[in-house]
Amino acid sequence: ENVQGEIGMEHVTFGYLENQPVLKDISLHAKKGQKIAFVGSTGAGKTTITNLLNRFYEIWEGKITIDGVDIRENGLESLRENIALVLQDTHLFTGTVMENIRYGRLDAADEEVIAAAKTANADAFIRRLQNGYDTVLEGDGANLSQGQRQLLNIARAALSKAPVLVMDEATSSVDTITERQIQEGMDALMKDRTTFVIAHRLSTIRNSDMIMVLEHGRIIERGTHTELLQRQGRYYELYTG
Ligand code: M5T
Ligand code: MG
Repeated sequence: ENVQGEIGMEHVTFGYLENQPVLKDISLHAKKGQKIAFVGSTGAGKTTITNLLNRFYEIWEGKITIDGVDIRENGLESLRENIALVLQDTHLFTGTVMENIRYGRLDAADEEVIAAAKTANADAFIRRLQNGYDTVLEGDGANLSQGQRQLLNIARAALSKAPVLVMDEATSSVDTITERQIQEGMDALMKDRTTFVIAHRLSTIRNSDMIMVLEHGRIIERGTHTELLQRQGRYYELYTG
């Protein structure tokens, strides 16, 4: 199959508990390769949007499509193949760095894994580890810094050929150098993929094709960075506040 990665959401309503909707009537469209950013206060529903795109939960109303096809029509396996994830909490397992990046792409040769790590800006720190790519990570990467875990996550996503990328930026702070490395890795990752990005630092999403401002489960503003600043609404408040 040749998935382009167009994403549609039509009148999506969903809640985790009965009668308590968390997302209300969300509609949006992302063309192939576009970068869509979600911003808004904590609890606004940003992570929930990505949970639904991944079918971690079933929606109450409306539909979500990839290339015009309802995501409920294709199996979960095809969905997993078409969406690469960089989530807030990294999922690393006890095994080598090489194995952790290769996760889900068992066919990938070592060279391909290393190339992905380079794309993700992770190669340099990996080579400085005691045993480089053969360094064994303790459960959930306990022997790495948070920034390093994030870089491994980006490397894993870089190895994936999925046309859609979902990134939920980690909230906790990392040092400025690592932050720049993460940003560069993510920029490389987004190239040519349709991307949903949840950013906690507004500076990282200025160049998005569309920014969605969520408030209490609704999209209250949408537009480019420049448009939203001119509007002097909620985004302007968040940005200048
Ligand atoms: C939106 C509730 C949460 C909040 C609302 C993920 C999750 C969320 N919620 C649950 O009840 N169960 C869950 O598993 O849904 O939450 P969110 O989508 O996580 O918000 P956010 O991503 O915009 O917030 P943040 O803090 O990551 O910026 O009422 O309790
Ligand atoms: Mg969140």
